[in-house]
Amino acid sequence: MNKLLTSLACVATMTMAIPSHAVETAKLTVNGMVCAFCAQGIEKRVSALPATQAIHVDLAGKVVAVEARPGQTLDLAKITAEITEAGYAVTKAEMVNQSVEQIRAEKKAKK
Ligand SMILES: [Cu+2]
Repeated sequence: MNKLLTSLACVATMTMAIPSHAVETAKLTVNGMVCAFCAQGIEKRVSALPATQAIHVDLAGKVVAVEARPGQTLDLAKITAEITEAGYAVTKAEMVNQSVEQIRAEKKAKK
């Protein structure tokens, strides 16, 4: 019985522990991007933000994914503002637990 309790406690600790290398990525749905220049413009603006580590723009999927530098926090409102100022409409903005690389790979797998 004691053994069982110990292993249960162990599982609980593992599940609740937050990995120190957790990725923080902002995933935004953006309307109005029609060509590679749109994507480039957004990339340039968002890359200029201090917390941006990596960015991925998926024209067809209308997705802009921004990964934070380790230990830094992304400002979702600021990213949204940058994209809006560039002339595009952000219809959805959320934080996801995926790296930009994972989002990129996911998109490839869908093709
Ligand atoms: Cu364009």
